[in-house]
Amino acid sequence: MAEATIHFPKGFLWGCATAAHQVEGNNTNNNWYYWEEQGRTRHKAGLACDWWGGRWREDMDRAAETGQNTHRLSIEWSRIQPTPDRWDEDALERYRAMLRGMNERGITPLVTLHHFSDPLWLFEQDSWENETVVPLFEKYVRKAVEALKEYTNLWCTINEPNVYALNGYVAGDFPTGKSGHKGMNLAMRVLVNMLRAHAAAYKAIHEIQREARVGYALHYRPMVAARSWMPLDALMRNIQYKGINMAFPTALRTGVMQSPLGNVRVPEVKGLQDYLGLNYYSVDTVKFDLFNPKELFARRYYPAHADLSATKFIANIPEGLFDSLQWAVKTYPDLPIIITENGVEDPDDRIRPRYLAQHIQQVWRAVNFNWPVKGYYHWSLIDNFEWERGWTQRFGLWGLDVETQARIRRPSVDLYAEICRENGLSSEMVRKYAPEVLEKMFPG
Ligand code: IFM
Repeated sequence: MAEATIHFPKGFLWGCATAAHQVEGNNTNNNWYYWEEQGRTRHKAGLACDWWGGRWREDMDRAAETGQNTHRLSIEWSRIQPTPDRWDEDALERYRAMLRGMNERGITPLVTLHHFSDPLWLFEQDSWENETVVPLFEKYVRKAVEALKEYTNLWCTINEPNVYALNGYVAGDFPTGKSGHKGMNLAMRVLVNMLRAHAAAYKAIHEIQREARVGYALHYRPMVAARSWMPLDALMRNIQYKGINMAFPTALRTGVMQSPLGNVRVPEVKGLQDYLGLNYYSVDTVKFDLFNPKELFARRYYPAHADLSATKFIANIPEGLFDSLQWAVKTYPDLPIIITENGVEDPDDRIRPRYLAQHIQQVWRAVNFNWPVKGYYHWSLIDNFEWERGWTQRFGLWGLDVETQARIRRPSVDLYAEICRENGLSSEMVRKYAPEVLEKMFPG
């Protein structure tokens, strides 16, 4: 075993990511509130982490005290524009206070403008299915960026457009809950509209703030074919990989959105990103399955020997993060990359320390090739409302007692604090927090 410390470039961004509906609480004017009221989620968000009630302050104290220098949060469209003809200046003022509070604590905010939740009035007009959403989104973005530009120049237009479209229209787990063939067509329309809205927002933000850095966050799933000798597995892998991952990246590179249902020209989006936001969690194995027509005759799963999270939602496959970064660099040479999410659900902090250490080591490998990775955001700072799965999955460095709002410090807090403060990771840290992977990570 070698004693060593690996270091990151000066100014590397170290932080956590959260999203408005998942942490704010009392969001009662959006599509997710409706979904929860319909009983379509395991639990309700309720007070969530009570950030709207002001507990963001204590959580930002926690972030700052543990060495984090940035935080990715999202703002809630339905609060800022509660009805199509009204802006809520008080809501904007609260967000201004939040961002100011981050600045005062030495934390640079990365602001996401859309993270899964839509105002109810937009939901009633079929959300992102109609092209009319594009100017509406641009208007909201202009209002929000004008109000908040004093505190940041780092923006993320839309979080995981692929997850929004596929879960909301193909799997049916997210609002609108549509699925089937009709749903597939709608998902494509939603993605095209999200691309156009991204382009409109990108241009608007740069008009308002010259020095802005604008991107979006892609949920990227590397995939491998289950059996190397089986051509049908390879075929299914390619279909799933393209269908799930490629709509946004290809459109931004070429101006054409590729989809299993045909290509759509969106020339206005080509080249409009200042960084690539990459959300990486795990790698899927894909197998041809004649008996699974619902998923287009494929099955995605984790191998039997995988290092699995508490509810088996995530497998700890750190090399997949390196592969994702390599894909990003090949696709967009020279474009800065920010890891906008990476994390694991784990109430007992059994797997998180090794997941964290091993993934950060993979980021370091990438940095050593001079790939322009600029930051890492852990999902998440604190347990929060996990969409249709409610409170069943605990992604926080800090745990949350939903009843009492008490925060519970998990050992990973201290590991991440040491990493952020050192701007690096040492064999000593791994020995202390994840000794089971020490030899693997620092052999010799
Ligand atoms: O909680 C989500 C987040 O909202 C989007 N990316 C994945 C996370 C974990 O499932």
